[in-house]
Amino acid sequence: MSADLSPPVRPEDLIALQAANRRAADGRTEQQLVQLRAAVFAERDRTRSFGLPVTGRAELDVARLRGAISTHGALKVRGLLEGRQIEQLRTVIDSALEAQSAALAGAPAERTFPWFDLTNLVKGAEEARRLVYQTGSVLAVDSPRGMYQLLEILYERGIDQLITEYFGERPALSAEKTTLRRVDASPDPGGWHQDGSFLGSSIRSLNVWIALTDCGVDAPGLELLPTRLRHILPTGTEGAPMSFCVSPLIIEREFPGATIRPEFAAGDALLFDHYLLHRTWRAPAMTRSRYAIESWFFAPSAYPDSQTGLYI
Ligand SMILES: O=C(O)CCC(=O)C(=O)O
Repeated sequence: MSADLSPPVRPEDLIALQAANRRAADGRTEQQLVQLRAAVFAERDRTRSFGLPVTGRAELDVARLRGAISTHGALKVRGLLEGRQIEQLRTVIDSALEAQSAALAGAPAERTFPWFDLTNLVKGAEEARRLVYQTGSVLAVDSPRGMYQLLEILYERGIDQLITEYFGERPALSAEKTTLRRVDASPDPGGWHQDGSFLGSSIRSLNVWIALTDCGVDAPGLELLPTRLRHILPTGTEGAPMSFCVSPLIIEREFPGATIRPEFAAGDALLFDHYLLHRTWRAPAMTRSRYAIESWFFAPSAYPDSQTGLYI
């Protein structure tokens, strides 16, 4: 049997033939074009590209956002926030966490208000807050002043407009998932997860995760799989630290060597949705804690039942 030594068909040959037929239409050429389309498709590049798309704030637009999420599952934005905004949000996090600790220790509500004010809006409140307390966080919705200041800054930077364009409708912010966080440099990495494993997959979401500390080297960062997944991986199997987490064994088997640990400067952001596989990245050599904000937006027309929507 002889090997097929014919050169691969290139897309540009197909385009040239299409142009030639435009000048002088011919049935045989049109038949050949059908065959060529199938051949070019069969030879397409199947290698996955594992780099993370990065853009500056000035270049950030809905086309870049859509493109990055549809191919890599996420977009890193350099300098989404600037110095004063970063400082202000770090102060928000400190003030809200301090007020939350005081409230948990029994301080009267008038002493912790308006930095902390336990709201009745959170669905599954006990479970939602248990995880939040465990990770050195406070729900933005429990901090009226923190929520106000966060939204002022997101409006200033046009994030609400960008997400409106992305969804094609004005987004709502999740009360249960929008979190102000100061993560310690404890040695254990977090559990791998896709937020869709508990939010459901028939939703449209965008998380605007903003680093407020340089992180990924000596302060905890994020580890992620920079590829578009279109399904939710099995959770809670051998080695998974919690029921909604994906076992590291599955990740090593399905995506060997493909996860990355990007470095973020304070003010950089990662935009992603409920399919991104990610976790908090910590290493024993890390010495500093990290401030960050996780703000989950959903399209009201495909909103998860488990989340309370806040009109922005
Ligand atoms: O900030 C972190 O370390 C975790 C963030 C996260 O899991 C998320 O934004 O979904």
